[in-house]
Amino acid sequence: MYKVDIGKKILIANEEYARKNSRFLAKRKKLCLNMISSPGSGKTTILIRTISELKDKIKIGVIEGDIQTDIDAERIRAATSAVVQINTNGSCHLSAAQVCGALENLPTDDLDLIFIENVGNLVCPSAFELGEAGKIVVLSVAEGDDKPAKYPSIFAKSKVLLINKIDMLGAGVQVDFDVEKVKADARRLNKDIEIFPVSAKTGEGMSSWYGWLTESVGNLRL
Ligand SMILES: Nc1nc2c(ncn2[C@@H]2O[C@H](COP(=O)(O)OP(=O)(O)OP(=O)(O)O)[C@@H](O)[C@H]2O)c(=O)[nH]1
Ligand SMILES: [Mg+2]
Repeated sequence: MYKVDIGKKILIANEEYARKNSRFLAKRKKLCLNMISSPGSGKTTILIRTISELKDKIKIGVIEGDIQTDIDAERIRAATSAVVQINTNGSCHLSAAQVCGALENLPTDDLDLIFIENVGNLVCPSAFELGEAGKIVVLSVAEGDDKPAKYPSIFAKSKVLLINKIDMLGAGVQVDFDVEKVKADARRLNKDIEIFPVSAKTGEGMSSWYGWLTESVGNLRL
């Protein structure tokens, strides 16, 4: 009996669009990074601070993915007008076809770097390639230090781990989060992963992240 594997077909169709996006970006020498995390770990806050701090060095655009609303796109607009919102209307991840449409609506030629803020979810977005050069996973200290062990796929596939909200460690706040354990667990899954503990709120640790970004954009310009 012929069995149709719908899940596999969806992934194959997605990969075709991902390759198209990747070719589009490579041809124009634009760096594209896909930011993935649980809801509320701080993706939009990190992006706003990063865009503002690097505005004289790197022109950054954003593709915002959310199930509903343009709240995040409006927040990003305070830092850059180069932002496009996608609403997935229930889907837990962005698809490469959606990103393909969004890329056509960004002033791509004027940008050096395009961030995709994926739908808040640590699981589904890791299975859907979007044509990006790399994934950035964000884990905030309020989520617990067991996340690399429990959700290994995204930590194994990411180029960078941002451990966010480190301002919540100490300072009288009761948070059980062992930064060294998270680093060791993430590196067990992915020996090459770059790890930056940061606070998007206070700016602590962000300069190392900016250094990594600036170098990555510079490598593409060569
Ligand atoms: N204390 C502290 N709070 C932060 C930090 N970064 C973000 N927040 C707060 O965390 C909340 C969620 O931040 P967002 O940037 O909206 O998180 P997000 O990952 O974009 O959320 P979704 O798009 O809904 O998945 C907000 O109230 C932020 O002010 C940080 O470094 N420290
Ligand atoms: Mg957000």
